[in-house]
Amino acid sequence: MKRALTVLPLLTLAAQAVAQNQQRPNIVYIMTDDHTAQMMSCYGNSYMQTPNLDRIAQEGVLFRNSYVANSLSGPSRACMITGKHSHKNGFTNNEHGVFDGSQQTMPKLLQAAGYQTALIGKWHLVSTPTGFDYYEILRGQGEYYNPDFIQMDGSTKRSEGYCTDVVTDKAIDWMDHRDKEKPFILFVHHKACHRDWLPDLKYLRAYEDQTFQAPANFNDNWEGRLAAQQQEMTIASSHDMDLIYDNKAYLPGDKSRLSGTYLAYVNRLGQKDRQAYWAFYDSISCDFYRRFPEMRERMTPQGLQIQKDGKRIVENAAVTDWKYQRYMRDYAKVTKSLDDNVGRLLDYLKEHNMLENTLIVYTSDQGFYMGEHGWFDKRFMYEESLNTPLVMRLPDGYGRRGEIAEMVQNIDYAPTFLEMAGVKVPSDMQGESLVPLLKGQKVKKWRDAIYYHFYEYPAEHAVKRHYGVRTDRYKLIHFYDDIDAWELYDLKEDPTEMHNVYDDPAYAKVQKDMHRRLKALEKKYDVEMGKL
Ligand code: SGN
Ligand code: CA
Repeated sequence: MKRALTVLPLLTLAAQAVAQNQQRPNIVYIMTDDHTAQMMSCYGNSYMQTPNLDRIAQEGVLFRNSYVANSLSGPSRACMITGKHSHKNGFTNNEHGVFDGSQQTMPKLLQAAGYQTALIGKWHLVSTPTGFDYYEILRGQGEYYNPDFIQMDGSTKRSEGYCTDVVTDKAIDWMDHRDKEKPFILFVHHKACHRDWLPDLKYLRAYEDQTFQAPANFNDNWEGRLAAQQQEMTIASSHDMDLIYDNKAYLPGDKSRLSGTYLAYVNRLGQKDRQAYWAFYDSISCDFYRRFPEMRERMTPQGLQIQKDGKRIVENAAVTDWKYQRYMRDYAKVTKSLDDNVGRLLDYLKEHNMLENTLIVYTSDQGFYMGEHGWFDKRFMYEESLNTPLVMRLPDGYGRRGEIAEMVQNIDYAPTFLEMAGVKVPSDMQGESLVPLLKGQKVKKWRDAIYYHFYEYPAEHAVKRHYGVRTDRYKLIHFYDDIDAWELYDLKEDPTEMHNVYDDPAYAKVQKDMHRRLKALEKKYDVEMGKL
């Protein structure tokens, strides 16, 4: 910076602009869908190795306490680009949300400040993206095989290949053709690792020899937690985790609640690839029905029987473990491709000498359950889905390395990128810039509590509406709408949130204090419950 300033007077105007731009870092923002810290080795206790993601953390920083504001795709993305909680950016849920693209967003502000802005991959905010010089976006959730991309002229084009590779190819291609005299922000938004975890064919056999150890609370019976008792995201239920769509136990002609969607996704493969796909999963399916003939009996012409006496059937322990292993293996395969492709992007930036001047962010739209509480999916304010992975490789001038323990939230990304780009952060943004943390400055008063709010109910997975506050030790949650249930957790004593101590007299003082904290956050973020 100093050197650039001293030579500036000697430069022409155009060269001055270039020099100035070189001081403004590029930003490569990589975001996955449903990737969780339990499946990322730099977070420790991981079920798999992710060497390329780990490289970002090893060369940069890892946020140990990174949270979302609303654990669902569209809402998370809206929080991220606006720097505001859902009730302020208006996109509260996937079901009915249409993002108001006329509002202020971080990409728009960066664009106005001379950044090139590009978005490749999942968008999920329904309305046409605004604030991007270039975009190519997946339709809705997107497809793993030969995905379709919506182009800027509104047409749709199919790209051949595996989605994670294709998104990366397009991101690299965009960087190759960008205006090299201006800084840029590139949003690389993967479909991986979203349901239904269809692997790249080259990884079909990966992780097949691995037996995953289910978490200690896999058999949670949700005692004392009313909303948890009523969710529909349980691995042991083939209503919730579909035996065909999710677990891929399919023999020709079989039907289930989601088998149509499954076949439509697989049939996107070309004929040769389809054969390879079926050769692999047929043998797994045959083996499954050989081991569990009682499951075959439940396969009726109308589809797999998933209810009995009006209740969702809970599979026995052996079938449930089979489902869990299938889930973990397929999720790991999909994540392996992701890790490879993050490596490709890092290599590209290195080969083009861009590392010194580029902020590389890796995060997900939220965390995910890998069997904790017996679940998959997200939504709840419990730890696994309130958390989201966040690692960054920092440009020159940002000296912090290693773990960062401060509580951060996805509303912080927008102010952070703006400040790094030298753009004034608008006062109505609710997030905090992470720049002081990234510079390794002593921050006297960082936030000591976060606010969370989930709105999508009634909807798939049946997670009730709820909001709450989390401090470094405690969490208070209120489930509302067609339920009125409070929960309180002592995360130090009960890190896996098995004991709701809301009514425990020993916690009366904590309960009162947490209510006070919640009220303070509602005031700070201007939440008007009656209006939601
Ligand atoms: C789809 C999935 C759900 C998932 C939501 C939201 N069902 O509806 O399992 O919870 O997306 O996910 S599926 O049958 O379409 O796979 S999100 O990440 O986009 O918010
Ligand atoms: Ca998601």
